[in-house]
Amino acid sequence: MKDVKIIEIKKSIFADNDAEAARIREKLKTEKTFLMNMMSSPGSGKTTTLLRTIKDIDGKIKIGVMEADIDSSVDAEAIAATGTRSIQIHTGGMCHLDAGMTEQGLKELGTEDLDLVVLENVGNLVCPAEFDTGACKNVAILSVPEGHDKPLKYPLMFEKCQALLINKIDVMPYFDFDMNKVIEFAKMRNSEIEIFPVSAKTGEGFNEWENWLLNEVNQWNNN
Ligand SMILES: Nc1nc2c(ncn2[C@@H]2O[C@H](COP(=O)(O)OP(=O)(O)O)[C@@H](O)[C@H]2O)c(=O)[nH]1
Ligand SMILES: [Mg+2]
Repeated sequence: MKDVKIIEIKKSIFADNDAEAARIREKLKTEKTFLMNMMSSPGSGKTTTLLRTIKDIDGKIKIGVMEADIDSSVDAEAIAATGTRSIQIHTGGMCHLDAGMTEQGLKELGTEDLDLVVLENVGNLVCPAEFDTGACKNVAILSVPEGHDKPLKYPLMFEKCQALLINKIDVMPYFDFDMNKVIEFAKMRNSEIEIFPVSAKTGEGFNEWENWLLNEVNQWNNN
């Protein structure tokens, strides 16, 4: 197992989270670094999606990863095994990261030479959506076994994300999952949301998703 740096994050001291998040974005803009905040339920495929995405686009841009969890460092170790710079953030039991906590992670990771930093947020469809982390774009993953009704039940997550990956489409034949309905429900929450049906296992749909991501990184870093 690879040794990874584990950061025990401190509770945020900033009263105004939105102002702090805006400050982070400003700094990232001058550094030409794009921060993507990835959110989903535990087990929907954040780490697997990241591993495949890194493998596909690593030669094109320089990537760093911050893995946030309540305990363990298995995800950061999996990322580090690919040769990608990664740190593990422990939230001290908290179910989300806010801007101040994200900033502590960014400092430890070191971002100046990176084009893209991915924050894998704590697995949860509720709390992470309530806090602006300073990310340039928010991306949610919903996997087929979770069911197509989730945008109805957890509106804020889908309102706050610019892109939605519908993961595990390889297991669609085994579930009563209606792709048309999930798209309709997600668009009801956020008419602008970009939706990518994918399988992190087979790689289906990854071209479209990675093109979107590379384009977003490029726009942020070069405009
Ligand atoms: N069949 C299938 N399994 C997947 C896919 N993506 C992830 N998994 C599996 O789902 C489980 C949880 O994935 P993980 O990436 O750890 O989810 P995370 O908790 O959101 O980071 C693992 O056993 C993965 O192998 C997929 O596209 N298809
Ligand atoms: Mg994970």
